[in-house]
Amino acid sequence: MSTRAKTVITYGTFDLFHVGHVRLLERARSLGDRLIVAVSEDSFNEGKGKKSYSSYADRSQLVAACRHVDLVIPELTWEQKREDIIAHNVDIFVMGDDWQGKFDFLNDICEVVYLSRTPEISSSLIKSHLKNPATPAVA
Ligand code: C2G
Repeated sequence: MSTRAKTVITYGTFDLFHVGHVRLLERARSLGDRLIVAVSEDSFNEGKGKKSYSSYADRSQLVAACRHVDLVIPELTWEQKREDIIAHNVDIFVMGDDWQGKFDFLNDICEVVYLSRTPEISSSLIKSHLKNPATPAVA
């Protein structure tokens, strides 16, 4: 009996694409057969209080180039997750565990999985280290 391909989705800004992002995407993809990534569009990103180094166009192109990623869509609102999950027949919703519990409300339409964050690396840490090399280097 053929089982339907399992679709995974995750959301994020993915600024200064780094190994923490890649490890998240790799593990998310390994939970299914296809990974969709919703990349925060510039205006939504500012709404999150983030000033990204790269534009949505560049951030989404970098994520799309990652071999673990099958499709990139724009993240424009906080509320679009439910319709994305339905529209793309998503089986598993994944986020890093800095979001632990925040998206459990989606568990009526898909599995919700939080994966551990990669320690000691983040876009903000990279920026501060480049600004002031005296700050602790990323591991
Ligand atoms: N991440 C990680 N390890 C890091 C840094 C980030 O696993 N060292 C994960 C985050 O937990 C998140 C994803 O990588 O799942 C993207 O991180 P961000 O670009 O910081 O995304 P965020 O601002 O958390 O956006 O609607 C949800 C939001 O768009 C999430």
